[in-house]
Amino acid sequence: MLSTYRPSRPTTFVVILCLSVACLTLLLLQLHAPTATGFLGTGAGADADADELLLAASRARTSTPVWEPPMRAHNASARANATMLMLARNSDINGVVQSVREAEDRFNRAYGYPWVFLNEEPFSEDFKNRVGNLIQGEVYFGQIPHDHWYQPDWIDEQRAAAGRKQLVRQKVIYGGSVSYRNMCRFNSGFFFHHPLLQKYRWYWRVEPDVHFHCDMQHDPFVYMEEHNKTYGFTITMLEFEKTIPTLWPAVREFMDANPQYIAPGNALDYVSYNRGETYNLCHFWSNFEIADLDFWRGEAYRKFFDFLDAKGGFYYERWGDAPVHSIAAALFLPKERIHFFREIGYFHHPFTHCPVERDIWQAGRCSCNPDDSFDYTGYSCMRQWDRALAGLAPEMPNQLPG
Ligand SMILES: Nc1nc2c(ncn2[C@@H]2O[C@H](COP(=O)(O)OP(=O)(O)OP(=O)(O)O)[C@@H](O)[C@H]2O)c(=O)[nH]1
Ligand SMILES: [Mg+2]
Repeated sequence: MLSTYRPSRPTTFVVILCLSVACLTLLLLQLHAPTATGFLGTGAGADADADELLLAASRARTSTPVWEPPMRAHNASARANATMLMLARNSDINGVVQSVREAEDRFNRAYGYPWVFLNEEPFSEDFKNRVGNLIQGEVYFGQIPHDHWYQPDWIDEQRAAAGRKQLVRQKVIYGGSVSYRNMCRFNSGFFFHHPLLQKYRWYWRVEPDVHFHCDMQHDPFVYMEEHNKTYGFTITMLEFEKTIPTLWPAVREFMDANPQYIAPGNALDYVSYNRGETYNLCHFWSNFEIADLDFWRGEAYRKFFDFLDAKGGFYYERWGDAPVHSIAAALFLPKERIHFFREIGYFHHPFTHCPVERDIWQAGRCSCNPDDSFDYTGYSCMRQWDRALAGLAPEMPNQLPG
């Protein structure tokens, strides 16, 4: 009889426990369910909800915390009109993967800027697959127009061959290479004309086989825009004089004929110890650049490049895009528009820039050793840059590195 039935203590406990668990489960599911019928029903929706709950519970138990980059959260409205940019061959793929992976992990993963890859040949499917696998944003693979890359017909090939032979004899790196010269000329005067770059204002040039040592704590493109900068660098050094014997005379000729392009407050003292009489070989190492495409597309630089190109020095000698870009930036811009990105730890064989300021190094979780930084070593031009920026008279080093 029910009235006389007295459940034993353990049975009461089990019943109460079961009822409590059932009530709690009902309450939890009710809270989770989008609608009462969704939860109470027996259709697919109910199963899906239950599955989600299970999944969420098991994730909470088993997953490791998601890594959050310690930088400003991606904010689409604060983004610049910018792209990451790399010139590469299909055969560079392993070095490309290394560089892209690090650029994404240390910076772009939080921003999702697009990437543009350029090549004078079509990129292989393997290249596109392996690169595409690393990048969450848009990726564009472009082919360079023939005339923007190959040695023009008006170059005297006999003279060019003699120039190459001489540099090989002098053991100058890439002295005998025509493709290297094509690359330098393309990077000097054509990359910014490529159709894939037309919609962008800013670019970050990345090369295969480089390293990025530190987390970026901010968006360098937005920094450039907000602070009215045009050209950004991390490493500055001396050029091999044998590759550019007639470059400065050509620059002087251009300056004399076009004084209207020389900016007031320029950085002439960074590239010359004697107010422009001679070139001191200082340049920004252009394998890293964060810069304004509109500067290269502007009248002063286009005229400058055309003038230099007509001299043939890209082929008769071995003029590099680094001195050409650097001289143009130094002459055609007020010096404050050139920016040293001290916080970007960077390596391109064989030199490293590593932030020496402890707070910057720590904030960026930099993996480089500040003692290895190239900044004030013998071949560096950091002192020349510092003095020029501060408006101090240029000082020739006591001993030029031999
Ligand atoms: N598509 C293509 N890219 C090239 C060619 N030569 C060089 N590059 C790219 O141009 C950039 C500069 O070339 P590098 O060989 O790195 O020249 P460098 O930095 O002066 O010298 P090292 O890095 O010391 O070899 C890199 O992004 C290369 O991948 C070429 O013939 N074709
Ligand atoms: Mg390189």
